[in-house]
Parts: sequence; structure tokens; C-alpha cells
Amino acid sequence: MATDKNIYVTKPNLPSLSDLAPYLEKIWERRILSNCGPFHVDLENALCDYLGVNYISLFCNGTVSLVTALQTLGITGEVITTPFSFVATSHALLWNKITPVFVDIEKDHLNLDPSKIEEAITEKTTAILPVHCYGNPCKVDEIQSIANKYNLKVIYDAAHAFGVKLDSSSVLSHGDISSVSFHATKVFNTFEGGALVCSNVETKDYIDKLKNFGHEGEETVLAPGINGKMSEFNAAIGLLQLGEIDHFIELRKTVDKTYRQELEGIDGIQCIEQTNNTVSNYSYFPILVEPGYYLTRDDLYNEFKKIGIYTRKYFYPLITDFPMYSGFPSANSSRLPVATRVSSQVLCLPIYPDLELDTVRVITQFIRSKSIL
Ligand code: T4K
Repeated sequence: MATDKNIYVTKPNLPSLSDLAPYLEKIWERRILSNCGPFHVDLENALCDYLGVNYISLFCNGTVSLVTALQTLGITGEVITTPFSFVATSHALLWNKITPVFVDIEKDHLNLDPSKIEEAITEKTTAILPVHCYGNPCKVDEIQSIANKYNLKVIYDAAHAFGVKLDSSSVLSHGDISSVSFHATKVFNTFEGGALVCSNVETKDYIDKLKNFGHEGEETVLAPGINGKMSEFNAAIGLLQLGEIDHFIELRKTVDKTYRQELEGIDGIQCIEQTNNTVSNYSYFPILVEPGYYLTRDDLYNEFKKIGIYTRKYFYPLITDFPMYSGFPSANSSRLPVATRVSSQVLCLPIYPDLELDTVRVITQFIRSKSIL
């Protein structure tokens, strides 16, 4: 079985060049290129409407936004987080000189396991940093009630969760702040970009100052802020993408549905079920390659590569395997049995709006053919 061209785990959505041209003309005419210009303002307003959230602050990417979220809330000491994520999640802690305390994930949705959080809390714990992994919402109510009990802040790394709804409202409205990524590989992209979502104007105001070096007016600097601003070009791309986002998510949904139908009944191949009461964004399509399957996950990954299909092992290695984390006591794999197992079994299959369903079937038939060798 061979494909005529390489297939990657994702392929970014792009607006048409003809639609982009008027936006570029406006930027050239106005010569406002950055520092919260008109397209930046328009995109913040449009995103609040689309997502159904009250306050959003745009950023240059989802890593700087996460670093800034921690700065905004003055988080110090220890923060409880997941080892099963992209390394940016815990890097944001180290950039703030915060000690990550890793807690295992739950096996159904691969998010931080609330039942393991309390035993990891010490007098130094100030916050919880969970990830809505692959856009599947965390157990937000359980996490919030632990946070309330111990007076902790909750910052969600919602990099994957653009447009996801839980019980009919945006999953981004949970916690004190949620951080989203608009990277090229994400459901909604501005090439590079990100945002923080918060629930009150004072927090937004402080975030906006921190992302602009801490400036308050021309002559006052109130904190050691950073340059986290999104440019007018990226904001223009965002405005264009937003017009098409529902259509893109609908196309992803069809890809997701086809994978699930075609993979049904293959021994040792497990799909991750979506959380109840959730409107998904279908941002990733992870499968678990379990011992009942003929090949290991790594063998399947390599076999796919041979035919030009580039799946990804998101998230292997675990964050706790990287040298800057492996020395923390909580990084010991014996304390993280679910994350350790899942990380050795997970494989993210290609998913993007214009992925042809015939290609999805090539991928699933390839998986099925290897199960009966
Ligand atoms: N928190 C979480 C939970 C995250 O997953 C991420 C980012 C962040 C925080 C930080 O957000 P940002 O600072 O990135 O906004 C990618 C992305 O770079 C990263 O954004 C993402 N998570 C992570 C899960 O994946 P790589 O190194 O795996 O991407 P790369 O370049 O190998 O791209 C994957 C495939 O996508 C390529 O094989 C081809 C395709 N692709 C990629 C790009 C960049 C394209 O076709 N065009 C492109 O422009 O990290």
C-alpha cells in the first residue's frame, strides 16, 4: 500500500490569498503593525463573541501566554501539573522558577487525575496547572473544588481546546485563567499566536500590561513584563480564519467519525472516547496501540513512515523523562503508571479539515492489515 504524497499529522488551515489582500492593504495604509492595533482589537472582540467568553488577551504564542498567566496570578512555590503534555506546559513553570509537582493522569481522557491531586499538595503548593489534553475537557468541577478547599489558583493549559464546549459553555471559562495556542498546527491558527482568557476586567488589564513590558502609559512600568504582543498581520490572519472555523471543525468531525467507524473491532487498537456533555473541536486523533495488537506502537509508527504517513507520538517521551525534570521526586515513573503506559502506546493519526476520507481509509486499512499478520 503506497500513497502518492506524504501525509503529515496535521496541515494548517489557510485563508485564500485574495481574501488576505485587503487586510494587507489596510495594514500598509495604516502603518500600524503592532502594539494592539485595530485588527488586534477586532480579533479580541470577535473571539469573545465566537467563544462566548468575557475577556481575552492575544499573545504572540501559547508559551509566552502561559508564562504570563503564572506571572499575572503571582504563582510561586510548587504547582501541580501533568507529565502527559507538550513540554511548553512545564517549561512555563521553570521560566517562573516554580517547582512542578507531577501527578498521574486518568486513563479514560488522559487528563490530570483529580483523585491524585490532594496527596501531592504541600504547604508550598499555590496552584494547579492541568491540560485539556487533545481538547478533551478536564474534570473541571472536581479540580475546582480541590482548589477551593486548599485556596489554590487554577490555570488551564487549554492550548488544544479552542472552541471546545462543556455543558454548552466554553471550557475556557473554567479556572482563574485559560491559555490557548493559535500555532500553525492548531484547530484555529494565526501562524503563531496564543491568548489568555480570564473572567474579570482587572485581570485582563494586568495581563495586557504584562504582555507590553509592564508599561502603564508612557512613563510608568509597574512590573517586569515581557513582549508578548500579537502583530497586526497575525491578527488579520485570525480574523480571516475565524470566518471559516465552524466549517473546518465540521470537516474534522467527519474525519474523526470515519476513523472511529473504520477502527472499530481491531484487537489492541483503542480510540480515546470524548468526554460527556462536550462539543469537541476534533483537534487530534490519538489511538492507543495495546499489547493485543500485532505491532508495537513504535513499529506501527515506523511502518507508517515507510509509506509516507507521518504520525506523531504526542506525548512521548513524558515531560518527566526530559533531563530538566527527571530529577524532581514527583517525576519518578513508579508514581505515574498511567502516564507511563499511555506514553508508550499513544499514536496521533493525521487529522485536518481537507484530509480526504479515502486517505483516512488507507490509514485504517493499513492498521487493520497489520493486526492480522
Ligand atoms: N501547551 C500545550 C499542551 C501544547 O501542545 C503547546 C504546543 C503549547 C502549550 C505551546 O503553544 P505554542 O507556544 O506552540 O503556541 C507542535 C507545535 O509547535 C506546538 O505548537 C504544539 N503544542 C505541539 C503539540 O506540536 P512539533 O514540533 O511537533 O510540530 P512540527 O513542526 O513537527 O509540526 C507537526 C506537523 O505539522 C509537521 O510534520 C507538518 C505540519 N506542519 C507544521 C507546521 C509548523 C505544517 O504543515 N506546516 C507548519 O507550518 O510541535
